[in-house]
Amino acid sequence: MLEFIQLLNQRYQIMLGQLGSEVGRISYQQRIDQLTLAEAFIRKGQLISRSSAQPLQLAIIGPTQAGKSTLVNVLLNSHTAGVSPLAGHTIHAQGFCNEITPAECQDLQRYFGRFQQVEQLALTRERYDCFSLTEVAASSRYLPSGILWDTPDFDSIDSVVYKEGVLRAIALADIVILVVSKEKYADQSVWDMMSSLEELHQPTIICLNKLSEGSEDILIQSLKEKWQLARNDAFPEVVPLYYQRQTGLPVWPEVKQNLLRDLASKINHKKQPRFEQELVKKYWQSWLEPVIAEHHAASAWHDMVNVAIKQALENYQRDYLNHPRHYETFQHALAELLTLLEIPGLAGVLTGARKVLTWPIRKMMNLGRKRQHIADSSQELVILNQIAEHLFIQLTDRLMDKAEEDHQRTWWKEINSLLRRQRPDFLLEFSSMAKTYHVDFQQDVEKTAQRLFFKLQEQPVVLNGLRATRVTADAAAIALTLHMGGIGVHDLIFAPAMLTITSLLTESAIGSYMHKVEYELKQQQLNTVKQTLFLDGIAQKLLQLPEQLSTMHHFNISSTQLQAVEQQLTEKRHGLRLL
Ligand SMILES: Nc1nc2c(ncn2[C@@H]2O[C@H](COP(=O)(O)OP(=O)(O)OP(=O)(O)O)[C@@H](O)[C@H]2O)c(=O)[nH]1
Ligand SMILES: [Mg+2]
Repeated sequence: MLEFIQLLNQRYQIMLGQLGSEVGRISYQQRIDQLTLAEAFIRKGQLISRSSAQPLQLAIIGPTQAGKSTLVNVLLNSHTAGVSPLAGHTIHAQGFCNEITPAECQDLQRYFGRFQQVEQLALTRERYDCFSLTEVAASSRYLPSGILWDTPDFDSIDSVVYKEGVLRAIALADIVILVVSKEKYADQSVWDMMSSLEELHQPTIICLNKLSEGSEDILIQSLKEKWQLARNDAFPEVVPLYYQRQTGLPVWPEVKQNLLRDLASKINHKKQPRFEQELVKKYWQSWLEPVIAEHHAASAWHDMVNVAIKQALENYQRDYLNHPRHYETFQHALAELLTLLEIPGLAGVLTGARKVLTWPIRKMMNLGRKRQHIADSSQELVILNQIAEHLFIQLTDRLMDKAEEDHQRTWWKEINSLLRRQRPDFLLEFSSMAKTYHVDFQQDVEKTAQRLFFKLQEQPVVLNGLRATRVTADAAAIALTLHMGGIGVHDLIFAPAMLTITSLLTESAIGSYMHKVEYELKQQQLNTVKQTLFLDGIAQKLLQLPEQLSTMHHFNISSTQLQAVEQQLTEKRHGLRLL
């Protein structure tokens, strides 16, 4: 799951740069933030499961200038966090170790991943992907032992560039301390953030900073309303912070002295795996929305290809198999039959031919060459190539329509350009596959001739009747010419002698058998063409096109990939932990 979330996050970031609409960009940025938070939260689960003796993590979060860094100093009783009246002063997650040493926090570098741990003084505005851990000498009256994190704001315009650090620090927190000032507490960004953290189930307190006398109760009531609008869990404890002129710092109320220690004592990580699962499930549908849209487009493409293939096969039947003038395969079988019969007329021709034939020409008559020659003059191949060309033209037209009307425009446009680019190769390949099929299929033609030949052996009357006809000799001579490459199959069919032979056989006692054999040959031919040329050939190539889409413009996460990861998501407890 972790890897999948990272992959999805990467793809969103790449796609974000390509989006034209502002609305689209906002929603993509939101999803990137959610994915970053979820990724960090799962990493936190890994941290806990590696060692249960992890230091407590407290994160101070809030809008810019709320006084986060100031509160860090108050709680730590030091001046270690940088404070400034300029917005966006803190831009890195900065951890302060209270009653623990940085050596006890070595796992954190792994948690922060590509973010590098550096000394607090080495944090610079040039690099956002850093964090620091600093040991604090003074002892705190309010904090349990652990790490207190000062975090950057999440509401200023610049915050988008350092938000990942904020989210990583927040996801790590066992306790969240939200700091708001009376000017900032109502900002939508604050409540959006609090709403997005609900599934993390972190014990939270709200510090109301920069308070002036008399406003506390109204502000707390208002905070409560905001909280209840944003979240379903109980409104947390509020700590009012009043400014002390002498120190120039807000004061942590004495009555709340043990608040953080009490909260810390209740922390229990047992439910972490369930919380991770809840978090992922909450956003799952929305994260996958563009991925699913691509799957829908891919499935529409699938349908489009299937319709085109079906149409092509119908054309093949109409223009070849069932076409009275184009269909020649069975006639070819009859020509083969005549050569098998070795009828006396043919023998004469053959003897004559043998006299003139020299060795190289006889060599030319070997089986492969004969089949090749038949393929070269095949009407079927001409028609098949035309059908394939027509199929591509039709698909290109439909793709252009889709690119106009569908909201997945880029997807369709890119499929279209992939198809255009590869069309010449597809057609060449199809043509050569068709030729191979045709040469191979002549074996079936010859087998059909043999079936007829054996049937004729059982019918001596028909056989003798045939042999008695002068026309058989003519037909056999033509059949031989076909084998020698002197005539194409098509010319053979229309030779008067062949037509006579065909009608003689049709009207004979084996007429109905012949029809059956012809029908079976046609079926066999249709199935072979369908499977080898259209399904295993063209369709497969076309259906693989979406896999070649560039990941610069598309999520390109396959449904198999998605199914595998969704199965993990529906697994019961610890489902996420197994990943
Ligand atoms: N009047 C008054 N000023 C305060 C109080 N707390 C903080 N400040 C001032 O508010 C300014 C911002 O304080 P910071 O602690 O730097 O605020 P921050 O939330 O860390 O701000 P960023 O790091 O920029 O996000 C500083 O000038 C502080 O001195 C307070 O309680 N009252
Ligand atoms: Mg600060």
